[in-house]
Amino acid sequence: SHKFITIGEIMLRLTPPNYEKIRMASAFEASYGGSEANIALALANLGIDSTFFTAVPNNSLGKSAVRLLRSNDVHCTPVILTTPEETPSHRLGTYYLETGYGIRASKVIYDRKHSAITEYDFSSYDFDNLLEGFTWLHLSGITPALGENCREMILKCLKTAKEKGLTVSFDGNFRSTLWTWEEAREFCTKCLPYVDVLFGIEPYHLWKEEGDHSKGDWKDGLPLQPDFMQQDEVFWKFVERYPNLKCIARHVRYAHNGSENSLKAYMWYQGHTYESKLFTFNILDRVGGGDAFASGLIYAMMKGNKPMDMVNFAVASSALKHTIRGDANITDDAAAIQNLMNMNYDIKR
Ligand code: KDG
Repeated sequence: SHKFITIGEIMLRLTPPNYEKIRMASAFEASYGGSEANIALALANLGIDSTFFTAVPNNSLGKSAVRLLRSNDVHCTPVILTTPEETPSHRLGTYYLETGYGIRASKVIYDRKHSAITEYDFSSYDFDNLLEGFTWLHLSGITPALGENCREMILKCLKTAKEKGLTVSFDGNFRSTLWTWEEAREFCTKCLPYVDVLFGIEPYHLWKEEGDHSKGDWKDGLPLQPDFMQQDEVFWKFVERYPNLKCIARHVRYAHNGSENSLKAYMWYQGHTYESKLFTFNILDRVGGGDAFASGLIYAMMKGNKPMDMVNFAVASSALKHTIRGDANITDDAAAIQNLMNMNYDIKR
């Protein structure tokens, strides 16, 4: 059976209650999030042996973040609780989320510079020992966007994971306020040879040299639609160039109007393309939808599901997350997602 580990930053999230705007708020609700932490938590909820590694300040904030994961059955034994000597700013990364409503978009303000994970010196850390005994490593493009030492750490993890034979999944997770598109493309290209399962990078735009991607056209990217892929030479060159890639998946959200949204996923898996069912729903909190998609796909792959079931489970997992407040997909068990995947919305009693 699988043993999963992921490495990244966990942050304090501060959200005005009741969809208030930040400038109206007189209080903020505290929760914790971070792409990799969200995935560790979701997989632990589904019963997978799941471990999270990070560095947080050894104070009440850092310890609360870790406690949240522990209370959701995530193993946090390797987490480094740093001293003020090791991380002079001694900060837990923080972000503010103004939750959108209907036609009003959500807004994120990061306050995460000099966080413990960015100041901690991982150069002599024993990643070989950290990854020992695990079968699956997940990483995200957010962590390398945080700074040079995080980039080195991520590359070292990727190389070590491959040497040790772990399956590696990677979510591009481009965040334009953390680094430029050019920086992201350069670094993610270095990561690609180590990746088995790829999320959230529009491979076409990542790899294709020509064209001006700085204007944000990467955002819509290549829908990975089966028809399109069959016609698209660049996509086939991309998968030929990285024979290590077994699976490329992405989900696409269509907003019909302000409140009704649809979600669908496309997956390329071992040379074949798959298109998921379409789910339509209203959004309560969309942050972490991509992580719920990734955790759903990782879970279904670990269980050896058929490709169509994999992609449907992943998109159902993401749809479910959009109805749950907070960054992480809190589920009782896999059956909750399975029911949704089979479009069974009935009350259970
Ligand atoms: O994918 C969800 C993440 O964006 C959220 O949890 C916060 O990690 C985060 C980030 O850096 O935006």
